[in-house]
Amino acid sequence: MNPTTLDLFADSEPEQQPRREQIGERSYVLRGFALPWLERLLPALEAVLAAAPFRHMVTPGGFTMSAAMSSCGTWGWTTDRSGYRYSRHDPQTLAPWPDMPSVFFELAQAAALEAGFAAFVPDSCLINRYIPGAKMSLHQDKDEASYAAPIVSVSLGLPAVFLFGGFERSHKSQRVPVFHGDIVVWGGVDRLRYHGVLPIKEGRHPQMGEQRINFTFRTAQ
Ligand SMILES: O=C(O)CCC(=O)C(=O)O
Repeated sequence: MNPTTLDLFADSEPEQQPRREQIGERSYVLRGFALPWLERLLPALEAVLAAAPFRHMVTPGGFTMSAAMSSCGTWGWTTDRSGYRYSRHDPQTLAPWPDMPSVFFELAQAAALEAGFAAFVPDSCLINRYIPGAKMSLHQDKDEASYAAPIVSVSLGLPAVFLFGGFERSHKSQRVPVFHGDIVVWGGVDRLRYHGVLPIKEGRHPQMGEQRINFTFRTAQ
């Protein structure tokens, strides 16, 4: 191969970051997957939040969660002194949770498919808002009626370190940096893995400001 051929080859194949990173047997980070959807996603988010504003909920143990939350879809995840559960109504307004915007549903389905989970039908989207310092402790998602469907978790705004652990809280967690537009999907044998988020660092995202927004899609029923 002469040098000219080599140069041509280098020009035509720029180095690419892997788009799909495997973090467990059936768990993936889809880098930047949500970015092409943002133009439709953000106005839809605004409409959901106008009907069901963020609020800080209390755990059964009496702790106020540092992430503020809202929900859309048939089922919204809530917590108060009497326990964790899914509810059809927003306990703050007593109205049904806002419908899940079609763009939310389509994005969640597309991400699940990309991670190998066909026909994901989310009926719940928990929306978490983290300001710097806010975090989420290691937990399992297990308030759902079945664990057959995966979890699809979308990151927007400030970066975070997503903790992806094992099947016991004490198991060592992987520290997975997640950025604006990334989606983490886990299911199948990994469905009940502990996960959480380290405290968000100070910063300002050019599009989202001083916050991180997360959508967690689940099939609750
Ligand atoms: O914010 C995140 O990335 C994770 C959220 C989460 O674990 C949850 O809502 O159960």
